[in-house]
Amino acid sequence: MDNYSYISNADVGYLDQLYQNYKKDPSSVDATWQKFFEGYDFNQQRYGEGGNGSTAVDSLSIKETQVRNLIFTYRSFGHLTSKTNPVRERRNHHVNFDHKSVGLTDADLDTEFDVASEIGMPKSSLRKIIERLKAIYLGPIGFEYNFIRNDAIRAWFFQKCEKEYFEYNPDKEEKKRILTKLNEAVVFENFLHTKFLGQKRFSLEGGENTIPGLQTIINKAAELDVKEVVIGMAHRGRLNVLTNILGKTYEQIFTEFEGNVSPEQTMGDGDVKYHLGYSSHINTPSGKKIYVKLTPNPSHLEAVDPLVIGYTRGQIDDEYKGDLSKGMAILIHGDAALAGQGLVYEVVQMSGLPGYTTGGTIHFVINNQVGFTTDYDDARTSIYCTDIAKIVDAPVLHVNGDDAEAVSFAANLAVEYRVKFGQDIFIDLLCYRRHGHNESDEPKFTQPKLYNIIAKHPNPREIYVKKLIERGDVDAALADEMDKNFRNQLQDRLNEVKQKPLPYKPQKMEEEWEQMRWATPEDFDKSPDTGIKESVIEKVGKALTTIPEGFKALKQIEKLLKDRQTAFFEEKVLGWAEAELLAYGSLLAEKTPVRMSGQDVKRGTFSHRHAYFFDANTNEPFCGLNTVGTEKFHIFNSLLSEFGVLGFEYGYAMSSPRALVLWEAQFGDFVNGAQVIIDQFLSSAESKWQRMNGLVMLLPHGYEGQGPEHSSCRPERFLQLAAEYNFVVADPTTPANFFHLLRRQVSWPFRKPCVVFSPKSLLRHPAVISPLKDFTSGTFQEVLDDASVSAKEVKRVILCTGKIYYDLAEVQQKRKSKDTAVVRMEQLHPFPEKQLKAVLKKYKDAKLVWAQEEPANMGAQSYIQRMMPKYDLEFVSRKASASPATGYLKVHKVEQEKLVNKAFEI
Ligand SMILES: Cc1ncc(C[n+]2csc(CCOP(=O)(O)OP(=O)(O)O)c2C)c(N)n1
Repeated sequence: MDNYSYISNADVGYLDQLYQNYKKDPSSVDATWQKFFEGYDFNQQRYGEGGNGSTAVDSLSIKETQVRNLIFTYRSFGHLTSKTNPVRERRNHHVNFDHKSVGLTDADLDTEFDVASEIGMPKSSLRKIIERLKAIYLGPIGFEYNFIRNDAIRAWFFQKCEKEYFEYNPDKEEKKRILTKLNEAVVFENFLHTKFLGQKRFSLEGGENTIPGLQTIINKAAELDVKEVVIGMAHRGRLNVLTNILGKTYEQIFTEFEGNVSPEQTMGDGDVKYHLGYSSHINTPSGKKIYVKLTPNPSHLEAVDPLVIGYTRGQIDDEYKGDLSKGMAILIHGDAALAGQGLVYEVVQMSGLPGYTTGGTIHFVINNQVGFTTDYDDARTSIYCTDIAKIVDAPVLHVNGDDAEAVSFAANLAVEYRVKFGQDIFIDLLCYRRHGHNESDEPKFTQPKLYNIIAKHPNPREIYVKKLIERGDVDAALADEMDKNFRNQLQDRLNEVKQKPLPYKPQKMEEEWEQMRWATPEDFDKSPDTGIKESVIEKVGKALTTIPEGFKALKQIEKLLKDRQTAFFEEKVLGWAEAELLAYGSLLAEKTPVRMSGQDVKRGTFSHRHAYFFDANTNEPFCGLNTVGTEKFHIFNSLLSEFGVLGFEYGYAMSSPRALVLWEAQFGDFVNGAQVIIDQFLSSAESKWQRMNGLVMLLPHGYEGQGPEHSSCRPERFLQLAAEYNFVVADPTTPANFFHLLRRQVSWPFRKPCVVFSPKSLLRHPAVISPLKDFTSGTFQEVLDDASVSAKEVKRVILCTGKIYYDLAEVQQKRKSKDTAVVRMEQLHPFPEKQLKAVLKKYKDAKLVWAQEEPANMGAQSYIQRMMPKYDLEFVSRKASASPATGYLKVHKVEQEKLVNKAFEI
């Protein structure tokens, strides 16, 4: 960047050639040269043809271009030198803004240049142009947008920065609003600090301008017709956001600080106060109301991001009929987490994908320059913590956290950008952290120098008040009074809470969930009826076997269509894929939204689903299920992510109790890349935050000799987490049972996440079929008894789950074994105790064996031991192993044969 200048060093012959090319076809040269030659032509017109000898005119037009280069330097690199850091000097990024670096001289300082018009000035001297550029680009906002590969967006920013920002002067009302909000933010923190000494609250001090900034975003969004804002954020400043943005009452917050919550009163285990969510309808100055929601979140930084995006998309799809302009997400990040957590990449990468976009997220970074005790130079290689923005050409507004009005400008600009372009944008609020990571940490252990500066640094409210007083916008007495009044108000609330503590109130049910109720243990004693009418089967069958006129199907698809036709209308027996599609189609016919995503789900990893066909000649897609009714089948091939996409779908399901939402892993093995979503949300959200969720996870699982990474979805992990009816874990073995399981998800008057260990080879196994009559009536069956034996003769019961059943049944047939029953547990959790008892009662004196194909330390073995302590069970499994499965097919086969036979012999 030093001596940035191409024109001063350029070869004249080369320039001339380029110019000739430009004359013939302007688009044949790149955009920068187009601008250059436009300017050159402009000067030629203005000063007339100078001819070869007119060096004065040539040199003038070259100088105009050099000034333009200087403008380019400020626009592109000004942010690297802007005064955004409130407490320390910025690092030197070696940008040369000297006019001499572009070939201009001191003598040019008083020459007037037409090119001044490009930054909204009349013809002006170089000196004035530089002054203006400095005010715009080297002030409290570092505008980082000139890297964006879209001319319209850059042109929009030129206008916004060089005209609107330069002239920005909020009116009195606006200044008062900013001050009021900043006052609340600062005094609230200060009050908590003195009243609840040493209690963890992850204070916002140093970054209090977050509060007026967020309020500006919300107000502007409402003004521009956004109806709903969904916010995700971590610990820092959360209490301040809950009260001063979402309107959670101070009494409620103080009650939580006082710790007056009786353990008997709570439902579930609850969570610490700085993780809780909240929502409210907010009135805004434009007179428009907006619904604002803060999702609950775990400690795991950034883990909430995909949920917020999924939730927002769910609201957009369901509540706003797909109108992306109506729902908007705000993600609030810490600088260290933003730079370090790979999940952010996944979420940003989703931002423009058809299945995942929400029309642009506003990312708001509370950049206090430290992560716990780690300095930013140990926390990232990139210059900025926001550099992830570059992968999607998202602009970044780096803003000095001490400058309330600059924050307000950036906040307004971000919303305008999001509404106009429908893309992500980042606000990087450069601030500091007044205390340690939490309020009892000593920050000087690790940052003594910085904390000496911070100790003497006035808070953002003091800075703004001083500025307002100096400008005569407000008088000192009024500012003092504001502080006092708010402090008194807080004290009154605290006194009330101390005298009469508020009763514990569970987190209120989200509005969309009000028609739901909580599950009771009895709900799991029997599944609801989920059969469908024959006419629906016919309708869905037709939709699955008909292609539009003129659609050229591939040969294999023609065969598939024939097979489907036979299955639905001749043999009336369905395989796995047909049963699955029938479940979705029947729900769509009932106007229940169905959404599914995951890697390659449209075709299906195992080439079984074929939810979409593609015209052999045109590639035109066609989805039969979209013709069943008015409700469309929302199925999307996902980006190659598990953590992000599972989080997204969990969030989507959280927004939409009406919908059946599914995520499918490519192979179940890959689910552990999303473990945080499972541990922190799927298994525990209801207990921690009283939030239900009906997400279904399809995890292809089964020992088929495909090696250690394509065999196991790690059932043991889910079963270890299974408790208190937190989620359903099922391993259905018949198409009809899978069908009923899927329909049960949305038929229940409550929601539970559902983990399905789903099949691979069984997708095509000749025995894995169900007659149509099993779909027209009945329920999901938690336990499947053995219909091939007579109970009286049975001396041994092999209990199992999932695919191994078919291996065991084969041996049973081969051995012509009449004294052994193979009983399937189709649901493992909630443990179907009553249903199992009813079956086992028939085999009172039989020996009981649990057989599984997983090693002893994996699969359901430990869980079965935990759930059936009173039963005398013997276990057949592979030996306890470090790796889930052998890498050798031959070894697998030998192991498997031995194992299934042992179940009959042990
Ligand atoms: C995934 C994850 N790893 C580690 C932690 C522990 N932790 C809590 S806060 C924090 C530092 C966060 O720094 P930053 O993102 O800059 O936010 P700040 O606290 O400075 O606001 C760490 C490492 C965590 N909560 N989540």
